Amino acid sequence: MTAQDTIFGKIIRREIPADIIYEDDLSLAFRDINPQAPVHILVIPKKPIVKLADAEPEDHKVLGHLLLIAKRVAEQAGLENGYRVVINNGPDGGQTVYHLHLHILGGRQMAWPPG
Ligand code: DGP
Repeated sequence: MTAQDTIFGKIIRREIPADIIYEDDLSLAFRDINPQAPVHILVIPKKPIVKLADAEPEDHKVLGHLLLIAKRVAEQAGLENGYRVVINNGPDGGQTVYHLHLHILGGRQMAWPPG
C-alpha cells in the first residue's frame, strides 16, 4: 500500500473532510480527529512518504519544510508557552497511519518520559 491510499491521502485530495488549517505546495496541516491535548495538529507532506524510516536523502527539503510549518502552525495556534512535536515511526513507535506526519501537541504540560 502506498501512503496515497491512506486516510491522509484522501484528506489531501479532499475526498474526506478535515479541519485544515494550513496548506502549501509541499504540505498540509489539519486538526487530529482524536486529540491528545487541547491543541493537536498534524502536519503532513503531500508527497506520500510512508514513514520517517522510508525518507530518502532527496526528501531533505520537504522534511525541513515540515518542521518550519510545525513552528508556524504552533505560533498560529497560540502555543507561545511551548509544545511538543512527535513523529511515530512504525509499529513500536505507535504509528497507525502510514503516511508520514508530525504531531504538534500543546495547551497542557507534557509528561516526560512519554508512555
Ligand atoms: P499515528 O498514531 O502517529 O499514526 O497518528 C495518527 C493520527 O491520525 C491519530 O492521532 C489520529 C489521526 N487520524 C486518524 N484518522 C484521521 C482522520 O480521518 N482525520 C483526522 N483529522 N485525523 C485522523
